[in-house]
Amino acid sequence: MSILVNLVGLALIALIVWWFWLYRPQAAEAALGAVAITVDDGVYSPSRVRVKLNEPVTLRFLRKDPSPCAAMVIFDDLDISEELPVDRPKEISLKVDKPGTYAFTCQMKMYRGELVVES
Ligand SMILES: [Cu+2]
Repeated sequence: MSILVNLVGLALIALIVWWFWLYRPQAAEAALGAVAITVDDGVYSPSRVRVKLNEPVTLRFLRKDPSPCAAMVIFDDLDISEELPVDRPKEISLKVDKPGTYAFTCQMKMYRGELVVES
């Protein structure tokens, strides 16, 4: 009996270690000035994109989710609002001149992503 209790304890510890130390949200860095982002199942993948300050970058959104929820991508602080066609890539080119974290969302803010601009 005590062996079983120990095993359960160990499994819990492993889960906690994984959750707090090993699990990281998907992140991507802009390589060659372009990042592909898939829009499906309520998430942007990757949902966090790192780009360099003052460097032009292209975000290539591929919307797989046909629901109207995914129809737009909006960068509130950058005054960008674009419609995403289903199954056809939509490129959004931008260059940010202020470091910070910029949210991008669908129009209902159910899809959420972050653009991290670093110097
Ligand atoms: Cu939505």
